[in-house]
Amino acid sequence: MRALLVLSTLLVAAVAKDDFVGHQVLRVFTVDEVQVQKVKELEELEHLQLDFWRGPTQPGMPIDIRVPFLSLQSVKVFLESHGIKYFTMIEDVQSLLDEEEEQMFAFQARARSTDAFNYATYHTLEEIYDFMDLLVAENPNLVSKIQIGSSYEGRPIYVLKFSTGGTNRPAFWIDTGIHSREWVTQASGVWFAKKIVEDYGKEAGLTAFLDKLDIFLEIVTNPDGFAFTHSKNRLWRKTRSVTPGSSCVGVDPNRNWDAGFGLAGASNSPCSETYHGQYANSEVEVKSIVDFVKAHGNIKAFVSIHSYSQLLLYPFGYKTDPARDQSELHQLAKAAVTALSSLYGTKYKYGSIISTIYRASGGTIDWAYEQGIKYAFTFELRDTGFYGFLLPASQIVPTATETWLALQVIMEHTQNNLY
Ligand code: 0X9
Ligand code: ZN
Repeated sequence: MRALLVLSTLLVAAVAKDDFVGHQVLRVFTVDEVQVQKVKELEELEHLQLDFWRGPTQPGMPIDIRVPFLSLQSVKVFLESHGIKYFTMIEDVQSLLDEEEEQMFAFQARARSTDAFNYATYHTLEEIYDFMDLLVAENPNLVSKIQIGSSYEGRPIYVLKFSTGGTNRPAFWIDTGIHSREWVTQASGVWFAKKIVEDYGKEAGLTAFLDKLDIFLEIVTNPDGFAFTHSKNRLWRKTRSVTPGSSCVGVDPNRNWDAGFGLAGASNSPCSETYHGQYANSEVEVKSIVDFVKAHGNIKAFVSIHSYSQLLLYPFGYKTDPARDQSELHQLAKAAVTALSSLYGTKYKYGSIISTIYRASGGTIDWAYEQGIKYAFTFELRDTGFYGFLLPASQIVPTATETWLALQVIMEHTQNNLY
């Protein structure tokens, strides 16, 4: 009887979602390098199970840390004892998750067309995959679905292709959701897909664009991680691959590319959220894109979409050297964020990854740029930390709509400057 009870308790724990009751997100402000180092010491203390939503960089740049209930006291005492200022950004992570889930389940009806699809709520992997099939079925002359690989756990990895004909036309790549918990990005990807089919033939800019170039859109770039954010841990970021000799799962797919791979700006530890993996392209989710992009050979722009922080960034992340096209990329980023802000006044910062956020090696767009794809950008969408990764669904459509304005600027520039 006792054994049965223990077994069933274990079983429930294995199936139930991780809960975040009493977890807080603290926003930490450092004033000098000594304090930054102190926060880095915290990062090393694995037993505290801290999740850095925004890591320590330079003094003055806010650091956001999700702290489990049981670590709260030690973390607060540590910060206070070193005179480091902080405030509680999210009081109780679980209550935001409960609201999000309630919102999602209020709209359960399965859409029979992309017009009936609810763009203003978050969706599961299955719902997004169904959406892609509907979109292809409704627009067979414009949209097709390509399977570029299978994830570590065997899920298909799909890219939508928007094309009005031609052979191997110059192309514009967009990916969303490489970090699975950044839910506003996959949701924006879905919205972009619908926007493209709606505007083609109606809106002059997009129509002219698609008459010359193709668009590739990978909405769920990390399908295993995304499925896991729904089934088990809403805050899962990495892939779900197993590292031999470690009990920790997953590689950071934005540290796994062959651009400064393994240099400073990534972690050697499989338990870290920025673990780079055993070797470049070890993650099939990364390798599938690498193979696809190389085989295509005519991709002119590469935009990789993350959240959060409201940034538009260009290479490099792994070194301080300016990109050869830095001034053009900088001007273009400026024009793009200006367009983005014009709708709701959302403010974006822009610049190279390393100068704007932090050193990050093995990143997507550094690889794309080093492949010769000049227009390589990465977005960090809303917000600046009020909700962080848990952006309310009511902000999906506004976020996607404003982001589309920035994308249009980059698209038009690419179209006018084909190389
Ligand atoms: O650390 C990262 O991978 C990015 N921030 S996130 O919160 N989305 O994880 C920043 C790295 C810069 N590179 C790209 N955004 N591609
Ligand atoms: Zn990310």
